Amino acid sequence: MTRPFTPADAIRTRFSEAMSAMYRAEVPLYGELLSIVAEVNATVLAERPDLAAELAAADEFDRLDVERHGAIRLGTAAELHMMRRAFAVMGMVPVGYYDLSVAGVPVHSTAFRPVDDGALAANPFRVFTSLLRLELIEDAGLRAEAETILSTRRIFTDEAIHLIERHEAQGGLDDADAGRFVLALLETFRWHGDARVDAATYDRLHEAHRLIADIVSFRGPHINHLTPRTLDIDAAQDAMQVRGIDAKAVIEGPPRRAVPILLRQTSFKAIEEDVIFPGEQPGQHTARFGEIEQRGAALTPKGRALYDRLLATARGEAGSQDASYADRLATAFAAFPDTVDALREQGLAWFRYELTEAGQRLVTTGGCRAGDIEDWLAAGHVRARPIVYEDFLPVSAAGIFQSNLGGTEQRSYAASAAQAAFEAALGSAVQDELALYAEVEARSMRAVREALRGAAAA
Ligand code: OOG
Ligand code: NI
Repeated sequence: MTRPFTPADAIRTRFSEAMSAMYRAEVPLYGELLSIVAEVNATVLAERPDLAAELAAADEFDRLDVERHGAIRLGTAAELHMMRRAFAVMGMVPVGYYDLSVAGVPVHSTAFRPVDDGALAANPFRVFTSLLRLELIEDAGLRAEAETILSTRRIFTDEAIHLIERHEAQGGLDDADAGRFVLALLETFRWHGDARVDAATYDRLHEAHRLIADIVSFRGPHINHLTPRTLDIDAAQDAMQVRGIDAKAVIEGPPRRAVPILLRQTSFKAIEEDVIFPGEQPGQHTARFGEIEQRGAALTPKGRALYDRLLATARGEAGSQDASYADRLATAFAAFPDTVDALREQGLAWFRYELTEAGQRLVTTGGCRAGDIEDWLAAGHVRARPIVYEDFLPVSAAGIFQSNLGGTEQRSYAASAAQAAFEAALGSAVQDELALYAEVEARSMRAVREALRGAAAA
C-alpha cells in the first residue's frame, strides 16, 4: 500500500509557518515587524490598485503575506551537507555563492530556495546559510579548539535524520511523516541559551570574531532573523522609528526608485540575551535581530555591474564626503534608468514576456503575426514584466552582518574564492542565479513566439 506524498511546497509552507511562530515567541520584536509590514502593505495596496494588479498578474500577490527569508550559520562541512538534504525535502536547493570574507566576516554562504515558477509563487521561503571558515581563525590553538568543539555537537535530531533518509529512499514523505519532519527539523533552528563552552572559551572565540563565538558556542545554528517582504520599505522604516524600535540608520541597497530593483533591507539591532555557561555561570550574547526587505527587478550582469559601480560611488570611493549617504546614493543612482522600458531596452534587467489580452485574442482567432518580440510589443500584443529578484546582495549582507557586530570588526580577510571547498562540503554545486533568470526570460520568449507564430501559421 502506498500513501500519497505531501508536495514539497506544502512541507515548505508548513515549516516556514512553524519557524515564524517559533521566532515570534523567541523574539517578540519580530511580531511587531510583521504587524508593521502587514499595515504598510495594506496601505500601499489600497492606494495603488495598479500595483495590486501587477502583483497578481506576476503571481506575487498571494505569496506576499507568507514570504520570508531566514538566516543560519553552520560550523562544519557535515552540518552543511545534512542541511542541504533537509532543505531538499522542502524543495529548496542551493542557489548562488557569497564570499563574505571580503567584508571581514569569516564565512561563505549560499541561499536555499525554491527555483520553479510554481514553487516560487506558492511560497518563496529562503534560508541564507553560512558556513564558518575555520581556516580564517588566525590563532592555530584556537582554531583547533573550535574544530574539536564543533566535532562533537549534533544539530539534527535522530528523527530528523531518519525522515530525511526516508524521503530520499521513497522520493517523498506522506502527510504524517511530513508533519513529524517539520517538528523535528524545527529543533535545529531553535535558540538554546545554555552554551556548550565555558565563559573563558566563549570570550576567546568572541575575541577572534563575534560571529565565531555565535557559531561555535551553542548547541545549534539558531535562526538569527526572519524577514518579511514589504511593498514600501521607507514607510516601514519610518514606522519602526515611530514605534521606538532601534532600527539601523541606513537602508541597505539601492535608493527608492519608481521601478524598484534588486533588494532593499533594513533591520533592528541584534538583541542582547541571557545565556548560561556550564556551572550555572550567567552571561550575555547578541546574535538575533529583525529585518524587513523590499524586492525589485533582478538585474542582468550589465545591470548589476552598473549597480555595483554606482553603489561604490555613493559609498564614497569617488563620491563627495559632504553630502549625507542618502543624498550621495540618490545622486549616484540618477545614472540608473528608472523606467520599465529603459531597463529593458538597455538590457539592465531580466524580463518575463507574455501575451496581452489583445495578443491572446489574436491567438484564438488565428489572426497574426509576422515579426518578432519587439514588433509585437509595439503592437500591444505582448508585454514585458520585470522578473523579481529572488536572491541576496553580498554587500548588503555584509552590511547587515557588520551592523550586528558593533561595527568594530572591519578587518578584511584576504579575498579568496573558496567556492570549490564550499561545494565539496555541500555535496553539490550551487545553482547559478543568473542562469536561472536568463532561463525564465528565454522560456517566456519561446512561449510567446510559439503562440504568435503558431497563430500566424494557422
Ligand atoms: C546572514 C546575513 C545575510 C541578508 O538578508 O542579506 C542576510 C546572517 O547574518 O547570518 O540574511
Ligand atoms: Ni537577511
